[in-house]
Amino acid sequence: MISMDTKTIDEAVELAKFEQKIANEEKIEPSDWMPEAYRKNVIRQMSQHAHSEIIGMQPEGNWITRAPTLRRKAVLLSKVQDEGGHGLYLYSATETLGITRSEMIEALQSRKAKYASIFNYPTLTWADIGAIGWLVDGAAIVNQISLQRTSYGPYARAMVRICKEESFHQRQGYEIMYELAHGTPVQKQMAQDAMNRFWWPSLMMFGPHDADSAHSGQSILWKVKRESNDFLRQKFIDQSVVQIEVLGLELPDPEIVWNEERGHYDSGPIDWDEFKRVINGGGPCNYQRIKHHKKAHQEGEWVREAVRAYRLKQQTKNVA
Ligand code: BYC
Repeated sequence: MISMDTKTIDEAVELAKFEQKIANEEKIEPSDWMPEAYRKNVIRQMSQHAHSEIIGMQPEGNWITRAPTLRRKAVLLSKVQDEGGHGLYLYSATETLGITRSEMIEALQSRKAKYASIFNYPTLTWADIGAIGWLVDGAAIVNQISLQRTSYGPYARAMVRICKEESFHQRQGYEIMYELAHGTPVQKQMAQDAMNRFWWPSLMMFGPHDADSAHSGQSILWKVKRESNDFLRQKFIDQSVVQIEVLGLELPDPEIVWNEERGHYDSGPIDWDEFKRVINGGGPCNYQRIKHHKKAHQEGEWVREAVRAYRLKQQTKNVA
């Protein structure tokens, strides 16, 4: 009983210190005490973010062999490698919270963990690569800029580096779109079609409306999330409309209209049934994405085996 009380008092002191750090805008570091619910929540968000980067390599990887020029191929290859790097970087940062990479991979493959819904849509034409770079990486940047100020130190630092690369990704996507939109009528139509298909899934990347967001309230109090889903989505809509005008394409949503009073663009309703279906496994490519991930993971087993054998050899050497 006495030890229980001591534990409770210790925890209350630690909790007060933790809350003070959050209030002072100090970062929470891996060796700091943190509430279990905070640790679990950050693991959830960071690991899902890492999974999104890794699964996100698939729709774009699909076009590496079919890129229209050598320059486009080299750029796309490099971009997809960057996404892989982001994923690995984020897995390592998440491991600092006491979960292993293999536990995270297991959660992804058994569908306990999610990844961004957008990557469950197919890439049908080369213009889709432009639309992904421009809209998907563009939406990711809007979100990730705010996450540079997240309260968990390793996550915030990862975001600074990742945002720099995402900004290059966004420009390469926009450049593809610009060239197509100013090319032949068929190319322009391809650009329009790709934008129309990726527009709504890009808006869904920001998550459900604030009123329906299960984690936002607590995540914002803990400063894990710095802005709400709807705030960031609106920011993305406002910046994209101007970019669409420069491309000379038709707006993908006929309800987009400038609202003088709000100082923002109004837009049409999002199909949340589609969102729910896709995050629950019913999107066009969910099955294919996980199947491919399992296959690639299995094929890479020999590398993990070699690493383990090398480690063992080093340990034996050090003991001898
Ligand atoms: N897709 O309470 P909510 C990239 C889930 S990759 C799937 O609002 P939260 C790129 C949510 O997880 C960049 N699931 O959640 C890579 C929760 O389910 P659980 C990816 C979604 O966490 C390669 C439930 O719905 N960026 O740029 O407060 C090539 C309720 O939602 C989605 C990140 O991962 C969705 N769109 O807010 C190209 C950013 N939305 O966990 C590009 C980091 C919601 O209870 N993540 N859900 O089962 C975040 O900022 C936040 O987690 C979210 C959601 C804004 C996404």
